[in-house]
Amino acid sequence: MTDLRIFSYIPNPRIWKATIAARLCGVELDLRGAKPGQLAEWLWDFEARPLTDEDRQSGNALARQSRTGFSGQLYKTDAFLAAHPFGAVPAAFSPDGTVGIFESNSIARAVARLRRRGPKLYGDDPYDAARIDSFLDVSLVFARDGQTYLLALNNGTINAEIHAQAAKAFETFLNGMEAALSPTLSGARGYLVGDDLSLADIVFTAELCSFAREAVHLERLAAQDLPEIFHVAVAAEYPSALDHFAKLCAHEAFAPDIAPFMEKLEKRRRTAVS
Ligand SMILES: N[C@@H](CCC(=O)N[C@@H](CS)C(=O)NCC(=O)O)C(=O)O
Repeated sequence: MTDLRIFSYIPNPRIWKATIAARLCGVELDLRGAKPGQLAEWLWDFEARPLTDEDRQSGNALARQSRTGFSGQLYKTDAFLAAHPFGAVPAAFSPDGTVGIFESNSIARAVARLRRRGPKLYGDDPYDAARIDSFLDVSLVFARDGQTYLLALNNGTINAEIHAQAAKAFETFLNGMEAALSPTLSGARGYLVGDDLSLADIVFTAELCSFAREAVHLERLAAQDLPEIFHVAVAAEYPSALDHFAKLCAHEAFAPDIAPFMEKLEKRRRTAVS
């Protein structure tokens, strides 16, 4: 039996928080899902699966208006909504399906707590764990503004106000991370918390990867005369933070998720500027 089941659209940088932690900690995940565009054709449930004709006929009972990141209706069972009251993915479940765990940071925490071996990603004591939580909380605040920005880029509603809010969120997030990682400012020892890799580093990396999807929409930004926020020169403004990001992207536990995604983004960027 696996340790945790996760239902999501794939690929999704939010679930990398869990998959990276699982690789490091020897936790077995049962990952279910499909490409983002296909998830509207799936039954959202512990036993998630593609919809059948019968599901569609009983559509009135299962169909729910989507809220964030999807348009139209999604098919969610009552049991799914009992386990996941906000009705969102990624959606994790205990192996017997009785406990729903939502919010990607909390799903990553569950993986760290289920650790069988490897690093203690959730810290050694209550103080380290709480400091890791502090980084996870600021990352969620950043992720919220990033999500608004990326969804607006996705659906063509991007405007100067949403862009400015995202730019501010990006600056606040990276200023703090730079301060935490800069050896001169904080005497940092190579990681966000203490001497070792923790969930703080994993979530930081996954959230920057999420934001990097901005590069898919360079034409849309140019059409509105808006600059790219996460551009190459950012590395000079936040050297410690971006160096940490680059190192972690290449780390053997991170690269299986991140490398193919970043390669695709780079390809898109090259076609956009050529
Ligand atoms: N902060 C959440 C974000 C989850 C979220 O917003 N999921 C959206 C897709 S991007 C969703 O499942 N929407 C379902 C709906 O619209 O009903 C996390 O990190 O897990």
